[in-house]
Amino acid sequence: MTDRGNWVSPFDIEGGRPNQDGDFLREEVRLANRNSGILLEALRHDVTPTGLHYLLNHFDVPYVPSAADWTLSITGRVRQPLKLSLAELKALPEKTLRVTLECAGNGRANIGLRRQSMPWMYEAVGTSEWTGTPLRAVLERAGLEPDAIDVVFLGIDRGFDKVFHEYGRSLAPQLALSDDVLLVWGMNGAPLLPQHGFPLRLIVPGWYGMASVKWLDRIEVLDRPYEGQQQVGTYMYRESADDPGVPVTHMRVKSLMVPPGIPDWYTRHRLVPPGPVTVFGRAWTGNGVPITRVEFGVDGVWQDATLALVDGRYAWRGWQATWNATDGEHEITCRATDENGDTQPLEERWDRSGFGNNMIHKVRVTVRA
Ligand SMILES: Nc1nc2c(c(=O)[nH]1)N[C@H]1C(S)=C(S)[C@@H](COP(=O)(O)O)O[C@H]1N2
Ligand SMILES: [Mo]
Repeated sequence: MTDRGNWVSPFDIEGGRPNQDGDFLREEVRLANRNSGILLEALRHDVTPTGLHYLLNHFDVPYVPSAADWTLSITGRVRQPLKLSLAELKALPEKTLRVTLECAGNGRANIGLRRQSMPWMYEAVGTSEWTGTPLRAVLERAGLEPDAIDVVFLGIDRGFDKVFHEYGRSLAPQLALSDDVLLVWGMNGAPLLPQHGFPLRLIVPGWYGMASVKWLDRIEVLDRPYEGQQQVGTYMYRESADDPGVPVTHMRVKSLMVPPGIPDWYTRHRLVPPGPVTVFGRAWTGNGVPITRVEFGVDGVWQDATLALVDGRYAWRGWQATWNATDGEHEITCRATDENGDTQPLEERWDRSGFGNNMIHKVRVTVRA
């Protein structure tokens, strides 16, 4: 593996980063300044304007001044190792998919005893039109050997998280060879921005964002399971520190709303005049499963929202509901359900690392003339 390393971090905290309640730490604030979220009002856009797409970068954004020298190598358990320039990749069949990406840690900061990490509340989500070539075409050209059991994707960014590593993730061959996993060079009709993986990234529709490796320059096919830190060390649902865990994979059903009315600048509390208010939002889930229902709640009383048309298998679905707002303090909420019958919990979902918290969105509103 070119994923050399696994030397232990000199910066590691004894016993791992703790879970905690209360005030945010300097480290959390610094990560929040680096990794921006969508502005909830931007949920109005079917496709998130590129500059409003959320960001999650573990290490430093690599400086890649030009795509001219970029190559993607495919090595390991393949019949024909390949090294392709970006121009060669772009000559392959092109496909554009509208895909909603969400960070697995979205909602982490809403968990009591949150993990010290990126403190997302609700905003680590966005939808883009991703243009690239199906990964399948490239893997078929290289030809997987019969003993291939894991396909590893490595980016050029690197750093420490318990151990030194380059950012890497793997997919089972069956998924890697499916039609919709893309090697992407375009986002909303333009080249990828530096922070979104210029010049090449993977997009794995329906999965939480960690699978969609940015700054991708190597694919390595293994005859054994990949044991990179981002594969086996971090993205696991765990009850407690000694829980071996279950891998984090596709997105869980979720919905968000555009907070209605006007905000207070600092607290973000909302002021809405009495009378009918149209509340607008988005709902999505994983694995290309359709959203079948969204409910809108006021102080715990639910009504069905109206769903907009489906906008592609992997894109969020719009919804709206009319609220007859009455004077006073209210909590408004939304809850989505998908075709599998999966729905959102009313309260936070515990996970030691804060992954997969798809609790309903709650917004406090003051209604006053
Ligand atoms: N090389 C690399 N790829 C990466 C990451 C990273 O830090 N390095 N972060 C991952 C995570 S956790 C998420 S949620 C998505 C975020 O993609 P975006 O920043 O383009 O929204 O990228 C994924 N791909
Ligand atoms: Mo993420």
